[in-house]
Amino acid sequence: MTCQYYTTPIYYVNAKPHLGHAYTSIAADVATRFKKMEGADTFFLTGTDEHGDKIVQAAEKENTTPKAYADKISKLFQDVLPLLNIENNHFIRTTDPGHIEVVKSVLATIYDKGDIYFSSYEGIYCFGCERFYQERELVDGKCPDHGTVPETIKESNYFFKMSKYQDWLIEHIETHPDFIRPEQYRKELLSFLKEPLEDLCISRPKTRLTWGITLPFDEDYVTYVWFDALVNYITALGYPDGDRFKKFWPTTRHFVAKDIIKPHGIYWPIMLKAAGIDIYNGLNVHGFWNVQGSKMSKSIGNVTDPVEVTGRFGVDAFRYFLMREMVFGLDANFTEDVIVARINSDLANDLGNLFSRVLSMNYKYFKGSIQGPAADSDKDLSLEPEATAALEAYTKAMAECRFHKALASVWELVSAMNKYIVANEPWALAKDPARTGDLGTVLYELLEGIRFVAGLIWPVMPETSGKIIAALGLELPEKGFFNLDAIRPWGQIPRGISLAKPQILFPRVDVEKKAVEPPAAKPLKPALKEEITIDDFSKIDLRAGKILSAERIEKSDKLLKLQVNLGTQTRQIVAGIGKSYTPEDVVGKEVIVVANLKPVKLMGELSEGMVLAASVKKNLVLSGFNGSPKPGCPIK
Ligand code: ME8
Repeated sequence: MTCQYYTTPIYYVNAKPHLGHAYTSIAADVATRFKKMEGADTFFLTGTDEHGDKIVQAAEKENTTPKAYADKISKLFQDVLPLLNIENNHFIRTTDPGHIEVVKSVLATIYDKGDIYFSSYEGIYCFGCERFYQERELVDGKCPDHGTVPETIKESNYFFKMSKYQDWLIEHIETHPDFIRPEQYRKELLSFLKEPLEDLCISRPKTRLTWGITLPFDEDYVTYVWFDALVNYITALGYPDGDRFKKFWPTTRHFVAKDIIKPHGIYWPIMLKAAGIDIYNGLNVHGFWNVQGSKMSKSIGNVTDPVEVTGRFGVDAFRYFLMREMVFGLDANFTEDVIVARINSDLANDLGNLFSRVLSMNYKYFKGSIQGPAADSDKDLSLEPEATAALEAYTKAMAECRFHKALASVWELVSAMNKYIVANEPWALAKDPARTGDLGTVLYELLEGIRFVAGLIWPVMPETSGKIIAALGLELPEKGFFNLDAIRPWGQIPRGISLAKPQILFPRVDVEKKAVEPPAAKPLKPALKEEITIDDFSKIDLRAGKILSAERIEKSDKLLKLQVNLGTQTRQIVAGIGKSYTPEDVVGKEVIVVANLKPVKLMGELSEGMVLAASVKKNLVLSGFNGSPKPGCPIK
């Protein structure tokens, strides 16, 4: 059985997950699922990178310790995975004790070999990147990532002899064309390697930074965060002796974006070589998502929250959009218009309409019963050649991580089927009793084509794939998907069974409806309720409350269970705000509580009151205060 190990970068825990993190993780998830369809044994790793200056600074801003801060943000990264339907095998944290041990042992091996030396160094250092720069790497004298002028610092540190391995690395990249894909990034790295490599400073004195892994050979220093982080990829497999390591390590492909090809394409292979560990198989490098045409940044306010986008458009639509819109390797632009256009045209229109048209016709003409092709059916009516061509093009593109192309191949089949309907006019065949056999053939061919589509979209849209398969009266294998070989044989939908009326796969997104605020001139919607008197109003006991903790209620995507401080008591309130807020979003919020509402049980949980929220289209916005009233104080 073939094996495949895929990893994402381990993300810094200095801010919550955004669109870019979601993209890499979804891409690696899609690639893993595809490998499973090919019958491979897979291992898929993601995690968080928790040491270093960035984390210390972020924790300080929140008046907390680096560990408490890392725990909190790492949990956000873990919680986002099931929401995005990402099925990782393991989640690694660089604060895991097992990881710390492996980093120390790798460092000790390289040190004992003589590839780490102590020296005094003066260089230019970007605190944002946590690394020394060479003059030639700066843009107008500034850090290319942070746009800040690096500071000159002088200190004694440990250095890793990267220069010793430069020729070896160049040769390795030149003789392994697949080592870095796509090609433009391989060229970029080779051209960087034309200049002499400087040795890498791999320590930070504890006088400057303590939040890191202490060097095994000097108590006064911690490990440079990249030297610590990269090792995660072997720790997670149980290096050095674990069976998983032996089985999966030779098959490793790391998914990264272009921002971190140097650590992955230069430091990491050299670290492995120096430590006597086999080099990983390769890197899959993608471009950057910009939002509204600009790099995501807090100051511009365009950092896009994947949970919010998923909440609005659905997880399959979001995954489809990301995989279809970005050409793997190039940058792409995220705007609401582009995602809405993709959903409406590719999903609601092309695929959704095809599915509902075909099942509706089968329902209308044969009461849902599947006729199958007539014995004497015309061979020209077969859709098998188009379906097989799509499967082949899809398989080739997926193997090269060209997700956009793979999906385009599937949509060629969808479009061929839509044209097939127009050309064969089932509605005309239905009017001619002599052609009922042809009608049965046409509808059966279409249902089979839809079965192919459902099988092939599984890595990107697992929920939709399952829905379509079920609607076709087929059973999914226990593992939840079909192997590629199992999709291929034509004619698998059983004849004679009855199919239900189709459901809507993807509702069209009404562009009007996505406005957050209703236009001022329009009348209030929904219409105002009947007038009440002040006496009526005074029956409602409104209080200021503060949310102490929150958690999701299992099996509900809408309900959050809140513990709310009302001054003299803490109330449990079940609130239907789970589609607009995560539990982390609401903890600490001051809210308005209806305190004398009769308690009720919701999904088995007691709810003693209600928090008020504005209903803005499909979103809820929690009520709050312009100030911080004491919990429990009445609201008049
Ligand atoms: O670099 N578009 O962590 P990080 C696409 N901890 N992908 C993006 C993106 C964007 N605009 N922004 C971020 C680190 N990413 C290190 C990694 S690995 C041993 C250590 C994704 O939180 C992309 O995968 O800054 C990028 O490489 C990664 O997040 C950087 O994540």
